[in-house]
Amino acid sequence: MAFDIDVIKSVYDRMPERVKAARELLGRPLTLSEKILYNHLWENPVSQNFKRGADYVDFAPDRVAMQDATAQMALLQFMQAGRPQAAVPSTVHCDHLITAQNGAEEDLNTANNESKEVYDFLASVSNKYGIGFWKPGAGIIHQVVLENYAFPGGMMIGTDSHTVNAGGLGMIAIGVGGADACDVMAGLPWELKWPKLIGVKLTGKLNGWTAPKDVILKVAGILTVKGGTGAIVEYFGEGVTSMSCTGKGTIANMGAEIGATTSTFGYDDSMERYLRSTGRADVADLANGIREHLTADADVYANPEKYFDEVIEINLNELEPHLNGPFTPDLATPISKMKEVAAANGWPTKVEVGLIGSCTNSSYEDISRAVSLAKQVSEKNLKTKAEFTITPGSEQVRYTIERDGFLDTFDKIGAKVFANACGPCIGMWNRMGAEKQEKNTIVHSFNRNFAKRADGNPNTYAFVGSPELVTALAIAGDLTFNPLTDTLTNENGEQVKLDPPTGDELPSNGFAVEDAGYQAPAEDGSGVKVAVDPSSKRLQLLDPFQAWEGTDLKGMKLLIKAKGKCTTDHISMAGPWLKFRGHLDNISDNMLIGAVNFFNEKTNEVKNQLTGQYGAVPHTQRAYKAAGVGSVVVGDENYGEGSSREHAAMEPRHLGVRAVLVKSFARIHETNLKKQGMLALTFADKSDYDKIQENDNIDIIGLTEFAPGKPLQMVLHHDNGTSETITVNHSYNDQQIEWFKEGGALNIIRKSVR
Ligand code: MIC
Ligand code: SF4
Repeated sequence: MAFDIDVIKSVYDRMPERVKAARELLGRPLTLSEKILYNHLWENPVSQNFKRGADYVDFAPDRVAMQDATAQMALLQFMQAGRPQAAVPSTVHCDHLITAQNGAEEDLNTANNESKEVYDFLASVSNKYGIGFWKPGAGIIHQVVLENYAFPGGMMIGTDSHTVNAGGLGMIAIGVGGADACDVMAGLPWELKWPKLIGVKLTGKLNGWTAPKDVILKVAGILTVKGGTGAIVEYFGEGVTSMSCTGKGTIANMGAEIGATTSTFGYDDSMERYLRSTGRADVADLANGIREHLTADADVYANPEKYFDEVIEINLNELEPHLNGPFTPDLATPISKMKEVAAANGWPTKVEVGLIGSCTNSSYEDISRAVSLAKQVSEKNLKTKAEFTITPGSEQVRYTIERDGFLDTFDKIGAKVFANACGPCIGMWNRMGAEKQEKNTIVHSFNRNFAKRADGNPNTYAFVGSPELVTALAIAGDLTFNPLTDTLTNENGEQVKLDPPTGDELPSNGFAVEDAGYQAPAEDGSGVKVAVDPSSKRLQLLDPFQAWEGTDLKGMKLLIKAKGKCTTDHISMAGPWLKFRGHLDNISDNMLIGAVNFFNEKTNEVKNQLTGQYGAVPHTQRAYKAAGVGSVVVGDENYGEGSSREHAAMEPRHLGVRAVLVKSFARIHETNLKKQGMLALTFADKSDYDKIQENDNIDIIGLTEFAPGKPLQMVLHHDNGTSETITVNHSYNDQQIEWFKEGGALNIIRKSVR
């Protein structure tokens, strides 16, 4: 039986009536996204036709998922909410803190020792508050959720940007910061701006070398890293129904890379098959009972331009395998063009390592298709040129692929199997020689490839591709190898071609697992003690942030004007810093160390205006804090792209930054800043970015009349004695203004507990 089947049943019981009411209210057929959103409104009956991209709306998500690197902060906040239990079914997954180095078993043991304090903390908080706990080694949050918790038509939030993976099973699943998760677990509504809708119609059918990954790599190329901001992407068409459920998961997962709020798919046979094969026939039966409500109304997919804000059509018959990168996931190159493009850009073409797996591409189908290529190495007397690694997404998949002999086949090509965890995808990869910072190329089936992300080396060129293509390129050892047309020279000196990959959507003998790694919480957790050692380097209880002083902010210093891409990896790096995710003061030492200073083009070197000296960003900011001087961070487009980690907002807050002013924000990061009581502002005129000078003293005027839709003024006092006033916009609603005034959303929850 599925977990929390009662919750699923109640969602389905109320769905027909609420969908009908919404359809009548809007007076037109509904998309799937709208059906799910209207069925999860906090207030019912439905009374308002919400304006896309404008109205803030309260929702009641069905569940919450958290991974260990973000759960620490989410739960430290939740512990202050005074609730005996989480208000909705919630889970914690230990996946981000395991370093990949010597192979699964040894690496897992090391993590269990190194992170014992954090695991014990997460396990005891989970036990106390009725939260399901998935132990280290159980798998990556999004695979475990897909296998156990996701259900068509449901709504969940998760403290990880790739929570959207569950869209593959027809959910509206959205990545958030820990403070949002804390609200929902505390029984409060969850707020989201009513999203815009992008429709993607897939015609034709995947074939040969092309995989679901190529769909999203292509979409990322079309929409770019910010094209999906504020939108739900709904996929439909014959190309969708002929694709596996886990393939849909891959597409939904990487929707995070275009900034989409989430992506989703209508319920179909592939989802039913997946539910049944993962032990959830009960969910499949329930879903079959309301099938018509779990997809869009017929006219929507027949005439999509009438219902979506934007429609994209991709013909899968013509889609080529793609490689996206380096350094950004939207730089899409079809494999047939790689030779030319790599030469023109000077990208190193020798592939050093191929890495498959991760939360987005480690399904049974993915691995079986990759194995069909690995088998050809011995059959065709080839030799694998690059190193090759596999990170399975869950123990259930790992156990099953071992049983079915796949791991043996990989072993024969010299592959290393890492623990069921994030590992190399998030810099938890002790790659030999990375410290030499040599220019080199890797290919992987993960989803992000920002600078330094995998191995900490800024000169590693990482390209994202399907597991099939990654395997082929690892065999060839060459980025420009096009398996559709090119041949390889085998050990006998003959020219051989790789046959296109083949595989099984689901294991024909069913999934199996001995210990999935789940630990249920205590029925009554009131007696469970949660201890945090005050001298701990890894965990620190949170002190409330100070409330707003009630005046305009004057005499602040410019901390940094960041140039170009500034993702959450640049603001709060992962990898070696993940160990401090539960200790705000310690992790603040990584604040903005990856951001490029506009004035000297260097990272982690900014001017301290009090002394005139250049120094590290966190160090400089600590000096401003000690002197009681506020500061401002300035950024470019899509600032805060990538992760949901709220540390990227809490660190500046903790160290005394007062405002972040940028050309545009990524959705989750903007909300995280607001939640923590920061000012998240945008240039009314983007070219005003050029007016910000290194020695500026800055005032923000208009805060005493801070109101929705009313811009603020910023006065830039330049060091030549002149000053300029620029207009800055914000998107705060009344409630969010309260968060700012109180010093953060948590202070409001704290007050209501007292
Ligand atoms: C990522 O893929 O960047 C992460 C690591 O999973 C993050 C979460 C985190 O920073 O802890 C994400 O995607 O939200
Ligand atoms: Fe983990 Fe990478 Fe997936 Fe993030 S994207 S959850 S780091 S596997």
